Amino acid sequence: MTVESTAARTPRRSAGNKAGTTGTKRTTSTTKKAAGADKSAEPALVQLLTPEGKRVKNAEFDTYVADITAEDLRGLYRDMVLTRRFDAEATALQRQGELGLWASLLGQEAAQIGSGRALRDDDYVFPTYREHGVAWCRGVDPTNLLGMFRGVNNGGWDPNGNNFHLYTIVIGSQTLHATGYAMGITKDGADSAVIAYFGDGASSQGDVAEAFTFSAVYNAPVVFFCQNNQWAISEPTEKQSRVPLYQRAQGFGFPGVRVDGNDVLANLAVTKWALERARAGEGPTLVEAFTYRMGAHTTSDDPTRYRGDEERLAWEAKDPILRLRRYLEAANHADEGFFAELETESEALGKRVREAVRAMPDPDHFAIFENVYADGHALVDEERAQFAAYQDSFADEDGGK
Ligand SMILES: Cc1ncc(C[n+]2csc(CCOP(=O)(O)OP(=O)(O)O)c2C)c(N)n1
Ligand SMILES: [Mg+2]
Repeated sequence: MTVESTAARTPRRSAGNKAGTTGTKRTTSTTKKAAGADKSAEPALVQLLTPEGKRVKNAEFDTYVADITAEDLRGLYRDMVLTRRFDAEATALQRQGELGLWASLLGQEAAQIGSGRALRDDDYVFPTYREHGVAWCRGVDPTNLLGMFRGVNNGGWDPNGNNFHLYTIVIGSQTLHATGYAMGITKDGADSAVIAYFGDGASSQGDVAEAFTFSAVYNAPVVFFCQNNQWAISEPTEKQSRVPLYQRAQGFGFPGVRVDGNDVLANLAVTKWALERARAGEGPTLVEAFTYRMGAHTTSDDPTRYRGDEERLAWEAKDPILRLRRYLEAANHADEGFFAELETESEALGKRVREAVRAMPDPDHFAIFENVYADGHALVDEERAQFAAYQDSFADEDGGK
């Protein structure tokens, strides 16, 4: 398995802030080694499609995509294009004041569509707040993802309708939920698997370490899918870990693998492998999808404050959509008509999303007090009464509101 020995990592040269300097000043032997290394010292990752769109052989993982058809490949391309279009529309809607916030997945389409398409319907997904591509694969209508970001509901879909849990904002906590769910699956005697999505920053959370421990000792059928998009808001990955993230699995006693997160085929193959391990009773796997957050952390963030253009440009050359397009074209798997039709479909999706968001009804002001406790609670009653008095304070002298 692709679990290399600890390789030195190169601290990123920061966009002129102190972060990078602090990183290179540390005096441990590991960091000293890293400081002298260049980017070629990064460990190898599983790649089936190069950034130029060339198919490369992989003895371990080719078998997981051996039966893929041209139609399947066009399907993966379509998923990525429509997800990106939806995401761009959501970002624009936030800028127009229609959403309070948006967390863009720009750049992470291959990691999400590849892993999402590896799942069976009966598998269960525990996402973060950025898994719009996985939601798409699960059949959650994209418009339903927007209610929470507009502030009109607390989620927007029934998790059990698509085996896709609600978005989780408390970083890393969903890895524990996933582990518990996976332990339950084993008790039920089912052969479904669970996948937990989380980020490079989340990997530093205690919850994630606990999830690794529990899943390992209980041999739970769970795949930990870490999208290492290089940043946790303004904190770079090299400040989260001295070793490549996938190597952390070794210490917990299960395999970890680093996959090219911008290669949809590789993500599909590696996730299928990890899910098969889970189904076969071989326990958890850590997949580190090495990718890049091309946009801001959220629409509230300004990445120019902490990173430079150089880095972004280097990752743009590895764009997940472009590389599959190059492959499709070179292999004659898609013609102009396909791309033109997809463009029309993208525009229609954008329009549908815009109209759906603007039509979302405002919630009843008092709805927030419902569903806190199944049987009610005196403190919630008190807060409801306080809020009612506050609302009433806006009544004008005639008693109108
Ligand atoms: C427990 C917890 N601590 C802090 C935060 C604030 N916070 C929101 S996103 C984020 C960074 C997460 O980075 P990463 O896990 O790499 O995911 P990404 O946003 O890059 O997808 C932090 C610290 C939070 N939501 N929850
Ligand atoms: Mg991150």
